[in-house]
Amino acid sequence: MWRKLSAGTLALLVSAPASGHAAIVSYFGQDLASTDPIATSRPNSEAVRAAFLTDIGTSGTETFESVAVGATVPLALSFPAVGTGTLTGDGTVEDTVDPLVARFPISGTRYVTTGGFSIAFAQPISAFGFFATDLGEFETLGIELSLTGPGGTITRTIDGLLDGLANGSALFFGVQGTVETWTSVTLTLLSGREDLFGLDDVIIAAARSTDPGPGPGPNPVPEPGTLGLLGLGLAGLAAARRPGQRRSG
Ligand SMILES: [Ca+2]
Ligand SMILES: [Ca+2]
Repeated sequence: MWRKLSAGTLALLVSAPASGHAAIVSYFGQDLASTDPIATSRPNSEAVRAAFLTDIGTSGTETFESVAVGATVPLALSFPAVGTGTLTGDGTVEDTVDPLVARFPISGTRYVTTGGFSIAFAQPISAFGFFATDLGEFETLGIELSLTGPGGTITRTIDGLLDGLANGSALFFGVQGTVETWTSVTLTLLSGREDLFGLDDVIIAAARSTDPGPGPGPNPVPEPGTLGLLGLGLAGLAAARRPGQRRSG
């Protein structure tokens, strides 16, 4: 279960598996744009990515820097040293940053504009993470990530993405399994309203049977089965919200 985030809370969260069960660990960090059109400073989400990368062992990141600008789905994805995948659903590679739209890249200049997507992987994975920018500026918006593999489908949800205060925000969301493997993921917006966002730095780790490298071990969390709250911060929210939210999200 995810703890609902109150407006103004910047979160670094790691969920803990129930003790004695196969471990699936989730990672979530978010940064608001503060007074800038976009979140150029991202201490929370970058810290969560760093922790995720440490835990999952050998990983590959699709930065979209080698994908042609203007390319649309299906997009062939490459995760160096780990594998490949195909992104379907909604997605167009862009390299522009419009301050009124506030989607932006995390790495380099290119990212994918999407309102939701699926990725099928050419090989089983044990971890999946990504950055999303300008996601969550509409009320009650949340996101649901479903991961499907031989053992079935699991879903992990984040709701209340700052309840309309997240224009130009950046978040990192990741999931890893210590036993489970998955071959596809789907990200769905939990909202009736369109909220296009920027997708960048998509990360996977190989299934452990093919990656005997450093085992992850779930992050130690003092209360099994509950959410570990690792850090909180406040941002200058007053300037983060612009008037006139657009359909273009
Ligand atoms: Ca990029
Ligand atoms: Ca948006």
